[in-house]
Amino acid sequence: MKLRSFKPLGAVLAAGLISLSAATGVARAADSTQPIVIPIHNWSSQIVMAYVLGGMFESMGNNVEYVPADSQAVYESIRNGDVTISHEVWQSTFGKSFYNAMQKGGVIDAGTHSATTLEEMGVPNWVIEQNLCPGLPNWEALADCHENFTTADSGGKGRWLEGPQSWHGDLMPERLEALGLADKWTVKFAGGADALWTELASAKKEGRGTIVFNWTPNFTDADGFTFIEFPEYYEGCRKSDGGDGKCGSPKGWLKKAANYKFPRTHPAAYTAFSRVDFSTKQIGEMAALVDTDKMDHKDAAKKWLADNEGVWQPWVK
Ligand code: TMO
Repeated sequence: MKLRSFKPLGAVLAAGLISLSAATGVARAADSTQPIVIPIHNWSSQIVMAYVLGGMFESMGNNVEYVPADSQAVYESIRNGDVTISHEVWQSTFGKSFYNAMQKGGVIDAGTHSATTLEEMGVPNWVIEQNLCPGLPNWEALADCHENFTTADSGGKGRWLEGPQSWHGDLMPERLEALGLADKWTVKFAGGADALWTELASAKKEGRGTIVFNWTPNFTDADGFTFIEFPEYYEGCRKSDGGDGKCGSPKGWLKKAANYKFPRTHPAAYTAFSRVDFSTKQIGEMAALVDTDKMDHKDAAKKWLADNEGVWQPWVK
């Protein structure tokens, strides 16, 4: 009974609002004043891009909040609304967590960047030029060269310096095992991305071989870095997905994710976010501002926004 008496009133109000907005040219509701919550992870392009997007949203009058977040658990946080977006969803490392959260409900796919991705073990080009592992980048070369890649902590085996374990757990130890390389190679996890770049610099200085986890787009795209070519990835090949583990990483996509309410709470910001599309070169440059030019992440984002108004202004219009 109550509902019945409410409906006509609602319909009258809605009709009034529609004619009002038609008369004044107001096309849609304004964005909520609630902050758009942007996660901060632990690699440079992601952090710079977080502040780039935050700056874009602020230029539209939105409020923004940044939260440090685990790069796997963040998809559950987006699902339940604690975090609003993820702007670098890397297929190889986060595809599974992203789709798991989407399946549970609450996360939407907000589009794909033009940049394609690879997250893989590799070597700086000078390792190949100095012939420290003849046959690279083919992975089978690893059967014969581990002596050139030992370190004080590697127990006589060659060392793979992986990224932080929070990125992909035991993927690389499992791969060494699956490919029959575990008696010659061992995995150490870096404490953070900076440890990978420090290792590249010190190995070069000491003239010793080094194999590190790396990715593209990254600042190293401009530096000369070669990814090892492992047996091709296919859906389900990883140990963690029930496969035999004898595969490398996919040549993957880079997506954007959002909480399902974002298009309704912040329609203008969501529209802008859905238009955001970065290339390999642009993302590599964002990383380089920090890792090559040694800028602070926030300053790097400010510089990027100032230098690239022609790129992002059309997105926020
Ligand atoms: C997720 N990452 C780009 C570090 O591989």
